[in-house]
Parts: sequence; C-alpha cells; structure tokens
Amino acid sequence: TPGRDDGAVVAERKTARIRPPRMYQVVLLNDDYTPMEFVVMVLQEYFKRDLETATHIMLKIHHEGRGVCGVYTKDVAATKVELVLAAARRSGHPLQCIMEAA
Ligand code: NFA
Repeated sequence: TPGRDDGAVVAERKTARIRPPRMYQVVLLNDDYTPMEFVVMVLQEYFKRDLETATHIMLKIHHEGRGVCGVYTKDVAATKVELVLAAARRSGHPLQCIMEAA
C-alpha cells in the first residue's frame, strides 16, 4: 500500500514496515603508551569532535579504561575502526579500537 497507481487494488499492509538499523558504538581503549595528543587528534579527525569534547572523551578513556567515540551503523563503525587502527599503527602507537552493538 501506497505505491504507484497503476490501477490495481493493492492489499493494505498490516505487518511491520521498515525498522531502524542496528547501531554500533566505536570504543577506544586506554593503554600506557599512546600519547594523549594522538588520541585527541583521532577523536577530532575520525569522529568529528571539537577540541573540548575530544579532550573530555580522551580523559575519560585515560581514567576509566575505555570510552565511546561515536555510534554508527555497522559499515560506518567498521570503517572507522579500520581507519583508526591504520593511523595508530602508521604512527607506531598501540591504541586499540573496537566496535560493539549499542
Ligand atoms: N594513557 C595514555 C597516556 O597516559 C593516554 C591514552 C588515552 C591512551 C586514551 C589511549 C587512550 N599517554
């Protein structure tokens, strides 16, 4: 139901319509070696956080062991994890980044 009006009488849809996609948190994990400034840069570049928010999230990770950087659909979250890990390895940092169902 509703659809192109080609003259046909179409059965009314009584079942579920579309459902929102499952969302995934991208999480950064603390370590003893990755520089704080690098983590802040990652949060700005890959998660579009402003400096103040990025610093707040970084300090939360530093003190609590982990922190949510953002919540995205599955493909977007997976791409962010790969980009962050590639940037960290390129720079020689052990930073870990994971995704988990929100
Ligand atoms: N704990 C790191 C340090 O003291 C900073 C850090 C924060 C690393 C958040 C990873 C994630 N240099």
